[in-house]
Amino acid sequence: MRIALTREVSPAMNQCELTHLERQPIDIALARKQHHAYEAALAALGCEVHQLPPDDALPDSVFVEDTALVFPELAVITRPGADSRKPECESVAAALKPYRELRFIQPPATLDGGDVLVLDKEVFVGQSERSNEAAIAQLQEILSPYGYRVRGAPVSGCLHLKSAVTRVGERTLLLNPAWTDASLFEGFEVIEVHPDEPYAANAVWLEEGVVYPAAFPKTLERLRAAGIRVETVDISELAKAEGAVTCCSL
Ligand code: CIR
Repeated sequence: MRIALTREVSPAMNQCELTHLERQPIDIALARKQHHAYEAALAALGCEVHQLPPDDALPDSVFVEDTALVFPELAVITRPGADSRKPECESVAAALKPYRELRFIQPPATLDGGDVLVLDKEVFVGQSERSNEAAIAQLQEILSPYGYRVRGAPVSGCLHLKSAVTRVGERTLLLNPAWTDASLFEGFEVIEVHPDEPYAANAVWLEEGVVYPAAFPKTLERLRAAGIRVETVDISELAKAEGAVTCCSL
């Protein structure tokens, strides 16, 4: 059984971090409803969903992906680049402890899980405003005994590496060529996002199919044409906080 760890939307989400978007009011009740539908989509693709309770003091805490990396052998607790998000790690570490040996990213390294794309034994780390070279070095040290190779991946124009590229199949990636470089990912077929939908490269891949935002119909068509099963979700309120689908689960 695959377990997905999520966290209920914080009542304080209107105070979230924003980098590339203008602030717009977030309807918390609607955000929660959308988040529950997202959890149902994960369940439809075979996950058992474990939800952590909301935290009134942590506006971005629904975006659990940024706080940890979970590998079959261990979990790495990150040190998010935004100071307001660093306290999110404590409760996620406690939730992961029963399942994995834990390792911790240490200062001066900063790392957001949204910057980490794991492709089997290759681990790509977005060189973004949130994740630094010290984090790449620490991850390499933690993961190399297990046979992983860790590499930096340039990103520009977006928040995280996984805003620019995610996996959607065994050998297939979904990618925005304006934000990262497809030639980094040797051996993978690339589906490009439709040029009208720059934010469309983020999907949760679960082998049986992907969880994907309904907001990108033109790219969705490309996924379906490639034979990929797609469970669509409306995440309009979460998107106002600069969140996408991978960020809402571990
Ligand atoms: C932030 O700026 O940290 C949040 N408002 C959004 C984080 C989204 N996380 C992700 O894409 N992995």
